[in-house]
Amino acid sequence: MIGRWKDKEADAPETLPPEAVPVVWLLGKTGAGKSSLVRALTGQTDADVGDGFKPCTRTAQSYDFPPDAPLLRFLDTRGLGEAGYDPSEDLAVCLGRSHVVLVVCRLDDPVQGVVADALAFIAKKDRGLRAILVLTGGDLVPLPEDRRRAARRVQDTMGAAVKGDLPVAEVVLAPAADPDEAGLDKLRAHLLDALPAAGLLLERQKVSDQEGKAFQDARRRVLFYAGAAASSDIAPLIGAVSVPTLQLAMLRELGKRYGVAWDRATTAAFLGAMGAGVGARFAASFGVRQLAKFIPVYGQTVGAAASGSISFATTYALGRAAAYYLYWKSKGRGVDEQGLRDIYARAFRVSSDATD
Ligand SMILES: Nc1nc2c(ncn2[C@@H]2O[C@H](COP(=O)(O)OP(=O)(O)OP(=O)(O)O)[C@@H](O)[C@H]2O)c(=O)[nH]1
Ligand SMILES: [Mg+2]
Repeated sequence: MIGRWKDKEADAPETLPPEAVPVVWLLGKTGAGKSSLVRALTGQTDADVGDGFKPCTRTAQSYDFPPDAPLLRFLDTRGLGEAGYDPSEDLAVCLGRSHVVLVVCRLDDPVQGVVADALAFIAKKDRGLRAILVLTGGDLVPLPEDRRRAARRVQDTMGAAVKGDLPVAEVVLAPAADPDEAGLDKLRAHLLDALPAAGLLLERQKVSDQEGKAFQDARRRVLFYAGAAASSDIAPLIGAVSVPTLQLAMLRELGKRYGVAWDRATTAAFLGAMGAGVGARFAASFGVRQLAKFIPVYGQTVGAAASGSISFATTYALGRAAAYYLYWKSKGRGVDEQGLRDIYARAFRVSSDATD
């Protein structure tokens, strides 16, 4: 259990504490396609998703993904559209967390008032709410003109509920059809903006090179450490474990995966390759004084970062860059320093919530 994990040398735990798992809230009428959407996004089968949903309020069920070591929770409000649905209980489950609401509406169902009411209620209670509109059932409205009009109507209704514009993705979830990858990709891009922890986990992997493939296996562990680092900033869930301690544990675990012992010399060489800007910040937080002597230290230490989303992004980017470094080291090759910095910068960009 992570709460008791205080030994710096011990292996890190396998799972995030439940309170630290970000929530993707699915809001939509019965039959809107919520369960189908979870299946499409996670790649889980019908049976896996069906069996994995557990009741968590009177009207909602949750589904953890991945099921064995959850990094994300889907909350499915099944009662919506039934008489007397009161979203306040579901809201209580989600409030105070980083989360995003997927508003799922079928284009062949013009009656969406109950969804708009629930969304308006939630938006008023939680001003930090991020919502994405998912329009399903486009295949059931054959004429493009009708489809556009239906989409416009739903967008206006939901926009009025949140007093603003919502990012929109049209996704066809027809049971017999091939997965609508274009629609899902658009939704994934919106998710990455709204909740990087969810967007990165549900990203479709398009890797062509060997280095990228090697990282695929380590990716979920890096996301775990990033999530743990973010939560240890937000609340003392992880006991006495600080962000740099988690980051060092991540580097050691990655070293094991790539068959390279991660010791002080590796830390120094890696941070040196990362360059003055990035390397010095981590060097300061890891207490690598030898290195810090040579590189002027500026900026905040990572451990002192104010917000969880910064720790998430720095930890994810650090893990991504370390995997790159370790890949080339394990091949007995020197690392391309510019490549390393680029990969860090890119990983930081995609994992940081720009609007936070
Ligand atoms: N043709 C088509 N069918 C869809 C689409 N989305 C969902 N469906 C179908 O609609 C039915 C309901 O979908 P679900 O994913 O179970 O809907 P849900 O929102 O989870 O419904 P509840 O669990 O009852 O709240 C299923 O038979 C789906 O295959 C779509 O985009 N096109
Ligand atoms: Mg369902």
